[in-house]
Amino acid sequence: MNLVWHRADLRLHDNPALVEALKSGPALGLVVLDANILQNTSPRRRAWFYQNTAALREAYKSRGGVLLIRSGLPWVVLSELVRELGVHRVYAVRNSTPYARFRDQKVEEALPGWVTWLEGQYIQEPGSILKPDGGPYTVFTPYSRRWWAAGVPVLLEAPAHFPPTRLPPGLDLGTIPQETPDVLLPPAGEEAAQKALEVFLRDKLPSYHQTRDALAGEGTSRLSYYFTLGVLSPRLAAQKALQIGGEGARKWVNELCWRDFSGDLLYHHPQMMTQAFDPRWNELPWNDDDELFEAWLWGQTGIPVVDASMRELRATGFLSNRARMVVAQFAVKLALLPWQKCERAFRDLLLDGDNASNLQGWQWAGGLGVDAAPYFRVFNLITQAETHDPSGIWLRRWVPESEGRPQPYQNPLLDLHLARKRYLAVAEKIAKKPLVERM
Ligand code: FAD
Ligand code: IRF
Repeated sequence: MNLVWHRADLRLHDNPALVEALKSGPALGLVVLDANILQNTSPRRRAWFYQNTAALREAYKSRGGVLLIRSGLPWVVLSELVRELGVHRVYAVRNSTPYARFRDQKVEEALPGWVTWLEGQYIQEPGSILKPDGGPYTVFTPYSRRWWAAGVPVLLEAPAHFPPTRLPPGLDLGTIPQETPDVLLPPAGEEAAQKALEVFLRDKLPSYHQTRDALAGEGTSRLSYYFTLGVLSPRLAAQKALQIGGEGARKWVNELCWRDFSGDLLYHHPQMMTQAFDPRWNELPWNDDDELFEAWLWGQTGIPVVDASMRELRATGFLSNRARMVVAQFAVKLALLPWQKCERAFRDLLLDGDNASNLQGWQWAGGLGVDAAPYFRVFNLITQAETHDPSGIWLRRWVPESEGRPQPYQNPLLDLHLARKRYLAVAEKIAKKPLVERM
C-alpha cells in the first residue's frame, strides 16, 4: 500500500502525488497536523485548514478511499506509519518554502529514498524558469515571457474510485480538531472551489482587466484562499480561462504567473523572509513605534483608505490587491514601520496568507527591491481612493466616520505630506548608493 501525504494540495483533482501512488496499487491519504505550522498561525487560518482537510476526507470517503489524520512532527509520524502499516512508498507534492524544505529534508533523512516528490503546487515549479545564462529572474516581465512560452502542463483526473485497502483492524483514522474562526469562512473543499471558479469564469473573467483594481475587490475571483491550500489546482484554473480566451483571460492568467513568480523568488532567495530583497533598503530609518503599528493594524490611523482596508481585512479575512498595495506601501514608505512585523500580522489576518505571495507583495509594494519599481513612486492616498472607489461606497462601508470622503478624518496619526517628503529624502540617498550584490 502507498501513502499520499497531502500538505498544500488538499484536493483529489489534478493531484500528481495521488495519480502516481495509484499507479502501483492501493493508496491511503494522510494529513499530518504539524504543530510547527499550526501553532504559528491564527485561529481563522487554522479553522480554514481544518475545514478543507475535513472536505478532503469526505472526498476520499465518497470514492471509497480513506484519509488518515495524524498529529506530530511529520518526520516522526511518517516513519512510524510506514512501519505500522507496511507502507510501500510515500508520494507528496513538493513545496519550497524554507520550512517546507527543512521538513522534507528531515523526512528524507528518516526515510531515505522512500518518498517520491512531484510537481503540482504551481503552474511552473519554482526554480524551473531560468534565464538563458541559467540564473534566476529577479524582474517579473522577462520571467513572465518565459513562463508563457512554457505553456500549461497537462491536467490529471481525480480517481473515480479508490481500490480497496486492507487496514489493520481497529486502526485509528484520527480526528480533525474544531476551531472557531473569528470570520465567516467561505465554503470549503474542492467542489466548492471549482464551482466558484466556474461562476467567476462565466460572470467576471471577460471584464477582469477593467475591474480588477477596484478597492471593493468585486471584479476578481476570490479564489486565492483555495489556491493557497491547493484546494484548487492553478493549472486547472489557467487552462479553463485560456480556453475561454480574450483580454480578461490573459490578464487573469498573468496573475497566476505572479503567483508562480512569488514562489520562484522565495525559492531562490529564502533570505527575503527577513531581509529586504535589495539589502540597501534594510537601512531605512525604521520606526518601532507601537502606537503607530497598532493604529495601522486596527485601522485607526485617521486615513480613510488605510483604515477601511485594515478593518475590512480583519472583519472578512480578505482584501483586494489594490487595498493590499495601499496599506503595505503606507506601512513601509510613509509610516516606516518594521515591515517584517507588518507582513507577519497581515498574513495572520488573511485567509489566503501565503509566505511567498505575501513576501513578494510586501517587498514589491514597499519598494524593497523586488521587481523594477522605482523608489520615488509613492501613492497619493487620496487619489487612490478617488480613482478606485469613485462613489465612496466602499469607504463609507468600512469607515463610516469618513462619510465616504478620502481626506484624513479626525486627527490623522501621520501628516501624509511630511511623511512622503521624509521618505523621499532618505530613499534618494539610499538609491544613490552603489548596488551591493543582490542576495
Ligand atoms: P485574482 O485577481 O482573481 O487573481 C487570481 C489569482 O492570481 C489569485 O487568487 C492569486 O492566487 C494570484 N494572484 C493575483 N495577484 C497576485 C499577486 N500580486 N501576487 C501573487 N499572486 C497573485 N496573495 C496571496 O495569495 N496570499 C498572500 O498572502 C498575499 N499577500 C499579498 C500582500 C500584499 C502586500 C500584496 C500587494 C499582494 C498580496 N497577494 C497575496 C497577492 C494578491 O493581492 C492576492 O492574490 C489577490 O488579491 C487575491 O484575490 P483574488 O483571488 O480575487 O485574485
Ligand atoms: N501542511 C501540513 O502538512 N500540516 C499542517 O498542519 C498544515 N497546516 C497549515 C495551516 C495553514 C493555515 C496553511 C497551510 C498549512 N499547511 C499544512 C500547508 C503548508 O502550506 C505546507 O505544509 C507547506 O509546505 C509549509 I495556509 O511550508
